[in-house]
Amino acid sequence: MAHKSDFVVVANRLPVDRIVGGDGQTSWRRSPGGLVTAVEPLMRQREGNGAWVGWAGDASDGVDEPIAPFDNDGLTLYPVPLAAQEIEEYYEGFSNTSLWPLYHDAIVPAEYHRAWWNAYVAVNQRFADAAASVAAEGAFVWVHDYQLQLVPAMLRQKRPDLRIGFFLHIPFPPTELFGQLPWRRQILEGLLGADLVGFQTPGGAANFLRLTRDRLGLKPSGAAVQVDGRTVRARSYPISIDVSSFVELASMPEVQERARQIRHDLGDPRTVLLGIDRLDYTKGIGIRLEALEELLDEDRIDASDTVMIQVATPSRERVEQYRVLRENVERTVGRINGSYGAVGNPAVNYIHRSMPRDEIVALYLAADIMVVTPFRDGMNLVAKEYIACRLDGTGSLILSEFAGAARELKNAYLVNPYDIEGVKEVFLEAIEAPRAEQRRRMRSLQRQVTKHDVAHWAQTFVDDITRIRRENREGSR
Ligand code: ADQ
Repeated sequence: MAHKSDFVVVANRLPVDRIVGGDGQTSWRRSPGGLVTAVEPLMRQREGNGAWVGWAGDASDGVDEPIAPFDNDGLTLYPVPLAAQEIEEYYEGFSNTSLWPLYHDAIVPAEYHRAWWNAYVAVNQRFADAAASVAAEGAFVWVHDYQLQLVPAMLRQKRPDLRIGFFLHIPFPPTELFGQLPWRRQILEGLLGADLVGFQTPGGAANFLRLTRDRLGLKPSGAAVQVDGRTVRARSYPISIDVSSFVELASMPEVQERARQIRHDLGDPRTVLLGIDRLDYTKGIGIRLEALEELLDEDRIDASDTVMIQVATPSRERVEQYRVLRENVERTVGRINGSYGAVGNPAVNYIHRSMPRDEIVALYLAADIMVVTPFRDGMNLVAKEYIACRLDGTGSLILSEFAGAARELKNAYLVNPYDIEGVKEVFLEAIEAPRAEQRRRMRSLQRQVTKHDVAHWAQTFVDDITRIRRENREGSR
């Protein structure tokens, strides 16, 4: 494909999955996930001029057998091939067994292996090379997330003409934790290749700037740090959702009917609690189930009128810690249902699969209380999606203080997921809240989410990087 793009997203995954049918035919299916949900609407507005560089989601026989770029609904997609061993070492290994736990407060211990790091470097270089060949002169290249933290510097070395932005979707850890990483210096230098490094919260940006001082001896000042005669800015850009697409779905009579049907199938209980998460140990699924179980044990709630739905989307199933988590969650669900479920009416309705967006929205409409209890989460879009869908102004959100979203959603029922008694109290408070109190909280949450949707997020990032680049050019004249 000859044409170059002036807006390039570089992310671990393409916004589609490659499916190879029994007949050997290849087709593409939209894949779920926070990043796709966030950036895709913006890319589509670019009418053919946007490009996305990412992995297609399966192993290539050999990395020198790339899939040709192709158009998908107005976006040009550039698949980056990964060999099976690279998936193990770069993706499951360094990204998801070293960086993911480390950046999420080491809820499970992070593991470090030199072979994983070497694969991370090699794959980051491949992504940087692909982006360099796709980007037009002076293009904006937006690199995403923890899998690709070396790409900004690698890309700058090849293409100093580009405006390079980086956004981290997960938390950025404090200096005491980050210091564990044997390759901490290389990661910081990789990120400093960008003109603008974006984080979900001001705390993440502050951690990063402090680390450039502690580990690289630089002199950050305010939200900026000078490196090699350039200014790199680090700020927070709390990500959000495409509010109007959720409002549209939530307004559809068939989705509303489906929500009624769901409640009916549950036996029309007084209170429906809902959790929707990737099945990940950061999300605190176990703690909310245990809180529910203790409330049932103590007779403070009754399974005949209080029912929970837990959707746990399959995730990273080849990583050992995720297999263990699945066993634990499913054992807890089984135990609760064994003790409190009735035939045809389980106390916890557990779903372990991906589902279409309209079904997710029907669940949001069916739920009186959304339960979001991560031990640590970059943002958490599910919390915002729930709020956007509650068109009638009812419904309550229980939200962990350790989700990035808690900084904005102050009128949620905020909770410390490490404190099970606190979680139980908040469950009861939300269950018993008068309608007027629910509405007061929900109105304020809706104002917040509507004002700061994903278009606003992306636009702010792009505007800032354009300004920074201009200032840098003027400064160097
Ligand atoms: P995630 O950890 O994946 O994202 P989250 O922000 O909640 O978490 O996004 C999940 C998305 O997947 C939501 O849009 C949700 O609707 C969708 N989803 C969940 N279960 C599903 C299912 N069974 N079927 C279909 N869709 C499903 C990472 C970070 C977050 C950060 C986002 C965006 O960990 O903290 O908010 O990136 O930056």
